[in-house]
Amino acid sequence: LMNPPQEESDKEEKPTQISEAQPAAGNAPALSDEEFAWAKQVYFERCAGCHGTLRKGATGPALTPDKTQPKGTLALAAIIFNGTPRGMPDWGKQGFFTQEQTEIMAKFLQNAPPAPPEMALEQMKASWKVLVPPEQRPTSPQTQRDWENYFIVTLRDAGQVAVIDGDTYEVVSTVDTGYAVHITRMSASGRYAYVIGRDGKLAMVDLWTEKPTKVAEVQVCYDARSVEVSKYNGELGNFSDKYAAVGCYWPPHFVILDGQTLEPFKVVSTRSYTFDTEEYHPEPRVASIVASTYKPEWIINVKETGLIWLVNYADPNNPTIKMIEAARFLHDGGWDATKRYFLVAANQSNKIAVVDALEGKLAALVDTPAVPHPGRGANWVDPEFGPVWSTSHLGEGAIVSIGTDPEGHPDSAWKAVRVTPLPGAGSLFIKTHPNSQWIWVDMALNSDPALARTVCVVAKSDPTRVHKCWEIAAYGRAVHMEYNKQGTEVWISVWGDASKPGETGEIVVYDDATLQEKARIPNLITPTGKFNVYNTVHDIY
Ligand code: DHE
Repeated sequence: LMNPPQEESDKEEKPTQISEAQPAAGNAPALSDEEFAWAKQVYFERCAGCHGTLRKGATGPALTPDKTQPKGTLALAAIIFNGTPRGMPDWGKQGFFTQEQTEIMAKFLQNAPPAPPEMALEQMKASWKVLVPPEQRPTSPQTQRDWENYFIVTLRDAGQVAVIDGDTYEVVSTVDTGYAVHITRMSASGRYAYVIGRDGKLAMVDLWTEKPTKVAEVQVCYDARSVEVSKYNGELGNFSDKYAAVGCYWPPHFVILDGQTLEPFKVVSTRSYTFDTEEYHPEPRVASIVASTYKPEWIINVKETGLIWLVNYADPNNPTIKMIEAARFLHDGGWDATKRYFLVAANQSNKIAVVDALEGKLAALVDTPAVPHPGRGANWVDPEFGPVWSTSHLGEGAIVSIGTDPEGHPDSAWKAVRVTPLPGAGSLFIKTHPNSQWIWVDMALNSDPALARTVCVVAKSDPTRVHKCWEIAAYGRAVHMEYNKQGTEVWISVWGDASKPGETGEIVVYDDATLQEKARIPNLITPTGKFNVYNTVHDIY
């Protein structure tokens, strides 16, 4: 599934050693060395994203032995096999695990979590490759295509991204990247795509060459979700694309790299204390990162401690960090339409935290229904409440819109002013465009397969209800919407199954004005996120 951390897979783990390591945890069921190694690897690949590498919980509950042993092997195995309505996948029913394997995993979870390896700068540097040095790169676009209308599409299970021409729907290039790419972010000019794999491998793709080419790569952790570049250009200097930052889940740190070559040079640990109870947390993971345009700063969201770090990179080897107390389990988010306020979901706290990038402080904490999951959210003008930013939710079928205009509409500012009901929960993403009359929303993780492949649109003129919902394919999940550069088309991924020929996935293109299907881009391997160059550079959502 993904490249195992090298040291991990080479190391022999003895279950007896593990039980000795947690004396107070009671009776952990024994596993053979082979079973333990299998469970450890599979846990890291499939489960750590939600439950944490050290199993302290985040999107999913904590799975430390004090929690798992009282449940016992059979009850745990049933949950792993059948899933839960709150978002635990049904791994057995989906055919990923046999009954026997779910029991091995259930036993593994009652043992203390094995500590995964750390990673130092020297190791990162050993993986660093500059494939095309900056001086050998073209100084103007070499392609006749409108590269600003390219879509960089994650081909999740292929360990690749496809660069697709938004004008012709042709796949211009397929680039090998890290495994299960999570997001792509663009350089300030849009010329480079920075693509981060779940395995911590960062690839930099030049879109100016005739065929988009990978120009540099590096691995800076074993488990990562975010990447951003420096964007400040003002009185204090021009930092456009000078640096890149990668946010890691494991080891829990962020890394600062040269923005042109990806040479890593500074590692900052995020291990610290939870903002509310001031308890030490060994694994505070880095969730979303965005770059301020007001100051030479990144806004780095540290999930488990609930702290939003404002990291000043003007002197990147000696960065200053302001730590803002927000809410636990910070995850994904986006800018408001003015790009002064960053709204980020604290997903298991059912809150949206609002950071004022100009003043460098928390502007508000807004309560939402269960498990907000905005992606980058959607900015539009509500007929009653003025400018709002909206999120959908994993735990409830609802879109919530939050007022974002403290000066023009002070009564609505930082309040959840509107709830638009959806036919089901399990939504991952929401999207709109300033030229569009619609707000699009998916329900990709709904447990009903029909709803999981359904999208809905809400009319901005009547946001009290959904205008229309429909299934976009006969298989897979409908996930993640993205507009083309002109704002006239919406692209949606059908996230299929890499092992089922004909059902691996495709992209469906809709005419935004009429909501009619316009085209299908077929035979893609498990497409998920899609990032239009122009819209990503300009934060249009
Ligand atoms: Fe994501 C964004 C973490 C599961 C597709 N995802 C993010 C971000 C984080 C995150 C922290 C914000 C990055 C940023 O903006 O800098 N995602 C996680 C997880 O921890 C989680 C819950 C479990 C896991 O094991 O990874 C998870 N995510 C998924 C998926 O299953 C998705 C649907 C498919 C996949 O490839 O794994 C998925 N996540 C995405 C996408 C974005 C994203 C497409 C970017 C949305 C955008 O428009 O910016």
